[in-house]
Amino acid sequence: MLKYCLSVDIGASSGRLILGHVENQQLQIQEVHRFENKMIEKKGQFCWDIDSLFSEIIKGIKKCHQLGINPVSIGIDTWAVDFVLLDENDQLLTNAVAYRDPRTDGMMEEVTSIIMKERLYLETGIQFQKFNTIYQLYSLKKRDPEILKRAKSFLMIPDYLHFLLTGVKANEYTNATSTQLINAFTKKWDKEIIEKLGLNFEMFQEIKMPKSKLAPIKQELVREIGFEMDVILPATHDTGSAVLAVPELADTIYLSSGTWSLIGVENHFPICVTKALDYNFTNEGGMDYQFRFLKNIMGLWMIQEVKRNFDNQYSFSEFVEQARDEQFHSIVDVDDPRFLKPVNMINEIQQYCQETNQPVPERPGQIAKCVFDSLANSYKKAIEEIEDIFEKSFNRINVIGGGCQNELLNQSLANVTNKEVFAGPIEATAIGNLVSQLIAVDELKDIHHARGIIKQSFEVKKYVSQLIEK
Ligand code: LFR
Repeated sequence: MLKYCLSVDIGASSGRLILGHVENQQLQIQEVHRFENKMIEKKGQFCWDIDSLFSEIIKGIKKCHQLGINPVSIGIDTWAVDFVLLDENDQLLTNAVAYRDPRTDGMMEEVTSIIMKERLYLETGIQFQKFNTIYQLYSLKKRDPEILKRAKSFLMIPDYLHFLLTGVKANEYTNATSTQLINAFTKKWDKEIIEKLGLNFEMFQEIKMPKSKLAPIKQELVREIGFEMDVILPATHDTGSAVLAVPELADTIYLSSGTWSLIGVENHFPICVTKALDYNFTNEGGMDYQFRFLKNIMGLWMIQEVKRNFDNQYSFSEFVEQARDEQFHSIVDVDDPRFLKPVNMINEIQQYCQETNQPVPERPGQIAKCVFDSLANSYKKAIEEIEDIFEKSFNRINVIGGGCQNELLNQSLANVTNKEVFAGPIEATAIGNLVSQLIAVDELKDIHHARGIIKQSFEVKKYVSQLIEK
């Protein structure tokens, strides 16, 4: 009997449920449900609509049953850093506030005045991003200390969704590392940092690793959906799952391309040297205690916002087509915090160009070209930094995730870096999520076996520089 697993992958702009199984040495995937995700405003804060996300998950599970497929397991991954707090009756004390909410303004400065930046980096290996959980929690402590005092459980978004499915609370490791509160060497909650900031250590849960079985889903849900299954933890941080699906890591820089662009390499240990701190690279925890040495680049968020500002008149592929026809060239620093949540992305880009005495983009194609060129420019810089730290050059870049369908960007990346660019798999995150589950249910041996199977199951396109070298 074929064993199916079900991956739930929710990103900042959409979620999907994808079934997977291994057959004839191939990993076969099948999308059963897709839904939109976006920030909503609650009590003046940007939040995620967690109840609606959960009901979409249940809808998707029911669709599997209707298709005649009852997966043996399910695992959920989402973006990182965001969380909820529960009280002593396991009721929500907080909304699922989104990391782009300005509640963390100024918090990084306050936290690093209590614990030196160098010390935080040396212990956690995590990059300094103003929206990391540590700064969100500190902001809560300052603004709403009572809530924090009453909190009995800290759960990150996938942990909470898993709790709703099973009634069992735990903090999955890969996502927990994004809090900047996990010690990169002991791989446990860093009690010293937590207590130094006056946070309640007791609310943090036991850390569980990807591939471990959390629990069977609750009986009341079994009655609702019509079958039993287990929650098996994937790398619940989407980027952690995505990188598992890179078919070939040797001599390769990966670029996980979605709302964010995450660019880096896989490593067996954390690198916390001064240069890595200065370049602001992170060491996020991965499956089997591997580390993702990478950096966040603003990513397709820029074009998602531009699309929204044009009232969704143009699709992403229309932006790409229009950009292709433009000769326009202006570069913005996509990593400037002004692009994190501007009131209007188009205006922000135009103002930046004006301030830096560059041509100001007007037409949709010009704005899109400016975004894509600027992203490629930022990727190039990050690659140079990686090569500087590792004191070697990498020949290949593997772009994974939805953004790898942007042929224009893939080509300009090949052009500006003069490296081979490979694009695919598109559904890397869901695939990586499935890999953890399929290993746990003995359908795949280990990650090496999984990568081999992925290699022969999904199309990967190759791009080489079109610029003629002089
Ligand atoms: C990508 C991602 C990044 C993380 C950012 C915020 O979806 O998970 O890895 O830095 O979202 O959580």
